[in-house]
Formats: sequence, C-alpha cells, structure tokens
Amino acid sequence: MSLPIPVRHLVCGRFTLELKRPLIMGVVNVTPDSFSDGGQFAAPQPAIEHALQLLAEGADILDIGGESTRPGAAPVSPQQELDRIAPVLEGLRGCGRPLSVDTRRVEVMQAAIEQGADMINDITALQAPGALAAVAAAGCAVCLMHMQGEPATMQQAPVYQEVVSEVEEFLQARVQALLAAGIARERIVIDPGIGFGKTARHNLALLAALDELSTLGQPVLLGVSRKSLIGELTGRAVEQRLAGSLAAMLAGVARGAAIVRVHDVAATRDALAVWQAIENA
Ligand code: HH2
Repeated sequence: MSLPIPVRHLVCGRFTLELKRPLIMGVVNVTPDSFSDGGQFAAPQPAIEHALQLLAEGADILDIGGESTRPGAAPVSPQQELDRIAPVLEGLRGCGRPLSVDTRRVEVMQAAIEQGADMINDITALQAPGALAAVAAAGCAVCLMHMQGEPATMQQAPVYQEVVSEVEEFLQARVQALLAAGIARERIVIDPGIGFGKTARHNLALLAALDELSTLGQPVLLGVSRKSLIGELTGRAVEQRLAGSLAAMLAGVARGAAIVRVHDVAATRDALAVWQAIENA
C-alpha cells in the first residue's frame, strides 16, 4: 500500500497553519488541580494574562483546558468546565492566533465551537457519542490522542503487546472514522498521548518510534512537557523538569513532530531556533 501524501498545512478554524517548521502550542490550564501549574491560572483574568504572555514568548497556538486529566484526576461536569473556559476564550478571541480547547465533553466542544474555538483537542479522540457530528459541521482542526483507559485509573496497570503498532492502529482507525464523517485530512492532527495509560517503557518506545506515526500522513502533536516520564528519567520534581522536557521535545521534533504542546514557551522557542538552524545549515 502506498503511503498517504503528508498534510502540509493545517486548516484550523479562522487560520491556515503552514507546517514548514515545528509549531508551539502553549498550555493554558484554567484548573485548580493540573499536575504542573494547577491553581495558578484558575481564574479568568490570570489565565488570560498568562496566555498573552505565552503569545509574546512565541506560542503559535493556545490550548485552553478546564479539566485536569492528570493520572488520578477526578472528572468535572461539562458545565463546570465551560464556566472555566468560556470567559478565557472570550477574552482571547481577538488575540490573532488560533485557540484550541482541550476537552473530551461533547457539550463543551459544541459551546467552544460556537464561541469560535479554532481547534478541538480531545484526549479521547472524538469517541464520545455525538463528538464526530459536533466537530464535522465546523471548520476547526481536531487533535486525536491515544489513551488507554481513563485518567482516574489509567496508570494503574497499562498493558500492550506492542505499544507502537497498537497506538498507530488506533490512530489510523480514528483518522478513518473522521474522514468517513466528512472531516478533511487537512483538519486532523494525531498524538500518541505520552503518559496516558503508559509506563515509562511504553512512553520511550513511542518517542523513539515517533517517525512511524508520521507515515500516516497527518501532522503529529507531541506533549511531553513536565510529565512524570521526565521526572522518572531525571529524578526531578515537576517544577524542575524544563531541561528534560526540552530534550524529549527535540527528540520528538527530530522524528517528525509537527506541533509541540508545552508549558515553557520561551525556552521551547529558543531550543527549536537552535535545532532549526542546524537542520537548515
Ligand atoms: N497532555 C495533557 C493534557 N492534554 N492533550 C494532548 N493532545 N496531548 C497531551 O500530551 C496532553 C493533552 C496533560 O498535561 P496538562 O494539561 O499540563 O495537565 P493536566 O491534564 O493535569 O491539566
């Protein structure tokens, strides 16, 4: 079977993003309990100010989330999630860059799209009933992420026969489901879901073989920033994982990651500038 032609630009709501260089997605967690920055930006105004700071530092996309999905996190109601993110979306709407909403709830997707979200980032890959239809009618981009299990229990005993091929097959099947629902390839991003129902060994295998996911033809998004994998490899607490996060991010970019989801935008931009200059030399 011939390989699909790689998607070279991402249709992302009001924007079309060229994928000539790795894009930086800055994380805006409007939550009291996110694993690395929980509570810091839980009110709308601090969240908006933080987002504007990330844009000033060079974020190409903002990813706004109202539910923590860290291992063991308790789910929140869709209404609670919306109450958290709606004022932030409103406040950032005119910022001139694409706004992604990190949610797995169909009600939140619908409301966010109505409010003008340019991308839906779903850790459950639009598998909830009604999710495909909610997104299909809009012009937003979609990120499909792989997760084994549910955030509350996913790290208890993740099991795979062969993690790379299983994640790849899952993502391929989800891409097919989106295409069948009328969502164009240029709107779809895929993500191996580092830390979502995976041990350190699984995460490392996926990172090492990230280029295999690129053969599906869809842009690959990678989220490793400050994650427990970095903590396990370095022995560092969450606020001391920047160097390790940058190393994992660059290893991913060298293997074809098109978008990196990060908390530390300025440092990521510098690391990418150096990497890119070497690549272009
Ligand atoms: N990681 C987190 C949340 N959403 N979405 C995608 N597509 N890929 C990821 O790797 C990913 C994600 C976890 O990070 P964070 O948002 O900082 O933490 P929390 O879930 O505790 O809010």
